[in-house]
Amino acid sequence: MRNLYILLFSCLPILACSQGKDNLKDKFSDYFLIGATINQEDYQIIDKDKKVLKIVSENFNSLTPENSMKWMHSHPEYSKFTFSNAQKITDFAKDNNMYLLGHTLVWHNQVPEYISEIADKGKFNLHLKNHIYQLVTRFKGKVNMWDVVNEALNDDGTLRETVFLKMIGDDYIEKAFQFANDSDPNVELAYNDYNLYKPKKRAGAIRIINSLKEKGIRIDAVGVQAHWDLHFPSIQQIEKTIIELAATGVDVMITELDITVIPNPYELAGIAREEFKKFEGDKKWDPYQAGIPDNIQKKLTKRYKEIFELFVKHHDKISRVTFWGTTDKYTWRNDNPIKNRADYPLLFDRKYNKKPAFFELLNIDFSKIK
Ligand code: 9MR
Repeated sequence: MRNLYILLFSCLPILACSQGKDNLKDKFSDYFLIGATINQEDYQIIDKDKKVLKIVSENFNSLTPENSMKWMHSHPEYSKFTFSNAQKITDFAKDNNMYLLGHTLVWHNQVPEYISEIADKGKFNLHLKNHIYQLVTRFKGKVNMWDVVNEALNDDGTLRETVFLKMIGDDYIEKAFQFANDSDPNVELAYNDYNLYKPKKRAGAIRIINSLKEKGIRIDAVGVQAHWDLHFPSIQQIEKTIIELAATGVDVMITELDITVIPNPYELAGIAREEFKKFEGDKKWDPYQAGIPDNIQKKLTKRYKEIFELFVKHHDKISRVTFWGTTDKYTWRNDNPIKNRADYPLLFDRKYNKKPAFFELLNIDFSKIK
């Protein structure tokens, strides 16, 4: 399946494959799909920013809607579905021959409030089933893979306490995959999470995959989100993660890659989300408003090179690498959890220019990778 997709989505048009590699999708076309996201929040890229769309169509052959298919946007009220932004992204993917992700069906975040007001368990179960059915059938033949369940695990590998766990029980993940499969037996189905380099959390993900398989419920891929920084996780940790997840027999996808270069306020563990407000404008947490220093740019470039060399080394296990965003201008990192910071996690800068890391990736010498 994986090779077929790589062939289908990367080698069209054939001309692009045979000519110079001045863009990401052609550079990595023998190895994996290269993806980006398109957002709809705040800046409404899909409608307003043609420059970003050009970068996306030139460099990427896979697309993830960063927000538009999430529950709060696609199903904001009990009986109301809104698909206009998701549809625009879907059309863009089709026009540009891209592999399209459905992100995401079941996630505790970005859900409308009415969900927690459904008191009856049977009704909740039916509502979840209908949510999945409506989204999957609406985009049948257009979405190639659904992130069926997103971030169900705590870092210690136990199941996160969510409204889904509370209302449906331990088997809510199985149910979600079963509902998705029943809605479209041909679309690929994935489990997606972050921090899978942490052994306990990874073991939890492996448990989920194996348990679905044992019960005969289809799962095709596991998504490694990859919101990393300049030092963590180490290349060895990433490699172990890829190898162990691939050993379950499903495809490994790198689904949300970005490398933050500014301090991580999550170190302030335990503080409430609203309290991050008091750090806005504090240089300690936002040191590079004036621009990324050369030494940090160099570290970022080196980090991306090492990471991609590792991905190429394990390309037999990895079918897609998706960046979470396109340019530094729009990255979620600028506003999470402290607003209006200047982060530089991607390959295109705030003025849409290609960064040194972009060229470093184009220059990777595949013959040297063992
Ligand atoms: O990038 C997304 C951002 O625009 C939203 O505000 C945010 C809400 O939580 O979600 C971001 O995307 C997340 C993704 O859907 C799941 N993994 C973590 C991503 C970054 O938070």
